[in-house]
Amino acid sequence: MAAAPTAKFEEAWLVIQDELSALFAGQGMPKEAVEWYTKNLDYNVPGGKLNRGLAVVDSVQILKGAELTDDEYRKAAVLGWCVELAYFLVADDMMDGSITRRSQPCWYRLPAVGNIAINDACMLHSAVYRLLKVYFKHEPYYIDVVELFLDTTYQTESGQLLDLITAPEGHVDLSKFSLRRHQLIVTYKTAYYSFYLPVALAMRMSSVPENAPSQKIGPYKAALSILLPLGEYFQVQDDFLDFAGMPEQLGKIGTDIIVNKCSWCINTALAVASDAQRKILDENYGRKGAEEERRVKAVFEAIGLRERYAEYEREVYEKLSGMIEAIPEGKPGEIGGLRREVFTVFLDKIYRRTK
Ligand code: DMA
Ligand code: MG
Ligand code: MG
Ligand code: MG
Repeated sequence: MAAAPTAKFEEAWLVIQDELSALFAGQGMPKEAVEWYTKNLDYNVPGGKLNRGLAVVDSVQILKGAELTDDEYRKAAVLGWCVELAYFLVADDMMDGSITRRSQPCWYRLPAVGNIAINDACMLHSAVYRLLKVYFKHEPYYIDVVELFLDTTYQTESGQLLDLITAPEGHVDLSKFSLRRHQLIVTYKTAYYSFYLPVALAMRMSSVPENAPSQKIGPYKAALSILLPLGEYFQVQDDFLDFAGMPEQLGKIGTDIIVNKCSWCINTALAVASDAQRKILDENYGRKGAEEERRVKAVFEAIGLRERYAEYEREVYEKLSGMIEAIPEGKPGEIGGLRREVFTVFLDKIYRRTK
């Protein structure tokens, strides 16, 4: 089945945004507050790659194995936009000292916004639960969906904590880094929310039960077992693109080297660096200057980081394809049946991405 078109999904956001603004205004909020809230939604929610949101719609469609009714599409799109209401991107940019996202200044960097962005991020998060209440309160899967958002938010925050304390600013200690630590960080900060959540939401909406008696491992566990490594792969790409991507294409400027991040790039370099290269990394990683950043990048080039990344991508694609092949599959439209296509669509969308 073809992936869901982006335009229809984007149109759904316009309705959702109006509904959220109307709910907010309905509490007796004055015009300037409604305008602020609407601007927050408009600036921070649409305009991304929409991988996460479209994954919900695609997965619901694949699990059904037939065209969705208007009501089914609307519900899937609302869940998709709830995932896109990723409030922690706003907070992440403040914590990472980032300059741009989606080709515009990060929200907190607008002079009129500043630290108000903290509350704005919280409000994006709350918007998820307003929408879930409006659209799903009477569905049998309501509590499962609410719990999925609560659980994956907690997991993301756990990962962000680990990300931040592993990379304290002004305290560079590369001996704390390892690919093992990196894997733990990215599984928590990225994989649960951006990969498991969209698919698990689609499965809940499609009435996939907790356990399939004929199968050794339940469908949610089976999905998790492939989506966590898929999410890890996505964050390795994000780390690599932070170093090697085109800012014009990515819509954001990399800050990982300057803010001392425990990224895939530095860990891969540390594992193979000569003593002289290690000394350069120790003395220049996580420092504020452009010259220091340039020296670190030169070591990355010298150890052949681009080739190592290309090799990693080839290997991980094969490994993930093999794992997907091994997932027990149900018949299209069968309640409780999982479809491998849910995962292959996701994998093919991100394979060799440059933005
Ligand atoms: C991504 O980390 C994870 C979350 C939860 C935002 P990141 O800081 O590498 O993301 P980005 O490169 O988009 O700032
Ligand atoms: Mg960041
Ligand atoms: Mg971050
Ligand atoms: Mg990044």
